[in-house]
Amino acid sequence: MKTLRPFPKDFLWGAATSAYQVEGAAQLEGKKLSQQDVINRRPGVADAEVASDHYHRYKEDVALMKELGLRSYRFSLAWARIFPDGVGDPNPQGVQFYHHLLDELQKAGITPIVTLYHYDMPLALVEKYDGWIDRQSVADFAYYTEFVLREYGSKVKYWLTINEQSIIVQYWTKKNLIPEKYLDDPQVRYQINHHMNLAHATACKLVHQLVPGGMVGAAINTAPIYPLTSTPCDVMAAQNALDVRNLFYLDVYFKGQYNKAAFIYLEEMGVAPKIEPGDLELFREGYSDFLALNYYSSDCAKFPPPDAQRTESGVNYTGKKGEIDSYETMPDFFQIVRNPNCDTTDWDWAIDPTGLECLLRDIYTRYGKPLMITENGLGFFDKLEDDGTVHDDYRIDYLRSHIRAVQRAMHYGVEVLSYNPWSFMDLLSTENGYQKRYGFVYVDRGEEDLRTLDRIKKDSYYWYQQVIASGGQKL
Ligand code: BGP
Repeated sequence: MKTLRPFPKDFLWGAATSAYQVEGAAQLEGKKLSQQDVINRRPGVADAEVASDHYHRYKEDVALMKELGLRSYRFSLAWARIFPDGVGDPNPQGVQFYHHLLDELQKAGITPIVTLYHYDMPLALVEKYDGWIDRQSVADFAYYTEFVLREYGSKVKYWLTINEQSIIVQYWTKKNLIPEKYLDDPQVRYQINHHMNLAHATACKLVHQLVPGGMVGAAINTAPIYPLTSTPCDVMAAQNALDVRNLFYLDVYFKGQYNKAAFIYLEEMGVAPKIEPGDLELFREGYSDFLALNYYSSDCAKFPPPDAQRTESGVNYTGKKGEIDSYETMPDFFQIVRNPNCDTTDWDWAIDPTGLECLLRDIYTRYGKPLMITENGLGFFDKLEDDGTVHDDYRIDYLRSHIRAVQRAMHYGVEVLSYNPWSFMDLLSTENGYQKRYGFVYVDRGEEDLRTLDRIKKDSYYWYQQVIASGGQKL
C-alpha cells in the first residue's frame, strides 16, 4: 500500500452526536418540545423523550470520551432547551446544562464543535407561524444565535450553523413538521431552504462579530454523484444532479449566490425560492470559514426517460437490504439510481470510501476552504453478547477505510481539520429508533424497554482509541 503523509499532530480526532438524538429530558427542567420530539413519537420508547439519557449522564459520557482519547466532540444545542418558546426568556437550567457540558469537555481537554441547529425547531415557533416556512424564523434564529454566542462564545471556537440543508430539502416532511395545507406545494421546501440560507449567513456574521478567533460553517450532507454509464447523457445527468443536490447549497455558502443551472431548473419547474432585495448581499457578508461534511455514501445518476415524472427519495425503515424502491427523479434533468458497483449497508446506503476521497478533493478544489468531517459511520443491528461485549468488526472496517480515504485526500493537499464519526454513542436514529446503531459506546436500551441505559464499550471503541493514540498510524 502507498505510504501516505501522516495526519498532522493537531488533527482533531473526534466523534459526533446531536441534541434530540442523545439528550432525552425532552420535557424536563424547563425544556419544551421541539418539532423532532413530535416527529419521532412512535409506539414503544424509541423516541426523543429519554433517548440515550445524556442529559443526566453527561459526566459519565465525557469521562468515556476522555478515556477514548477524543480531541474533539461535535454536538448540538437544543434551541428549545435554551429558549423553550423559541424566543423570549431563556431557560436558566437549559443554559446551565450546556455550560456544565462545555466545562466538563474543557477539563477533559476535548475541543467542542457546536451545531446551532440539528433539525429541532422549537414546537412553539411551528405553532406560532409554521416554523421555517415563515421568514420570521430568520430573525428568531438570529435572536437565539446571538444569545448563545454571547453565553458560550468564550468556550467555543468552532461553530456549525445548520445541519444538512440538503437533506432537509430532500426529506422536507420528515425533517420539518409541515402543516397539511402546504403538503401539496412543492415550492415550500425551497423557501424553507432560502430562509435557512439567510439564517446561516446571519449566524456566520454574528460569529465573526462576537467570537474573537471563532470559525463558522455549515454542516452539509453531500455525496459525489457518478454517472451510471459513460454515455454523455448520463454524464450530463450526474452533473445536473451535482448542481441540484450539492452545489445549490455550497455556492451560497462560498460564492454568495445560488448555483445558476440549479436555480434556472427550479424556476422552470415553478419551485424556485422567492428572494427579497438584500438577500444575496447578506449571503456574501455571511461568508463561511470552513465546510463541515457529513458523509455516509455516494450516489449514482442516469438521464431519465422522456416521460419520467418527479419522484422522491425512498427510506428503508426495516434494515432489510433492497427495501428502497424509489429514488429522486427531476424530469429532463437526472434520475438517481442504485450503483451496481457498490455494496450497501442493511439500510441500502452505498458503502464507498473512495467517494469520500473524491468529495474532499472536489470540494477543496472548488472552494479552497478547510474542511471537517462531522459525520461518517455505519448503522448496524449490533448485538450485545451475554458476556457484555459487542463485536462490531464491520464498523471498524468501515471506519478504517474511510479514515484512509481522508488521509489520501490530505496527502494530495486537501486541508482537513477534524474527523468526527457518527456517533460517539448509540443514539436515536432519524428513522429507525434504536435498532440501527452507530456508536463506539453501546447504550443498553431497546425499542420497547429502556433497560439499564448502561454504557458498554464496543470493540470499535478500543480500536478507535488506538487509532487516536497513534495519531492515525495504527489503523
Ligand atoms: C444524518 C443526520 C444525523 C444522523 C445520521 C444517520 O443525516 O445528520 O442526525 O441520524 O444522518 O441517519 P440515520 O439515523 O437515519 O441512520
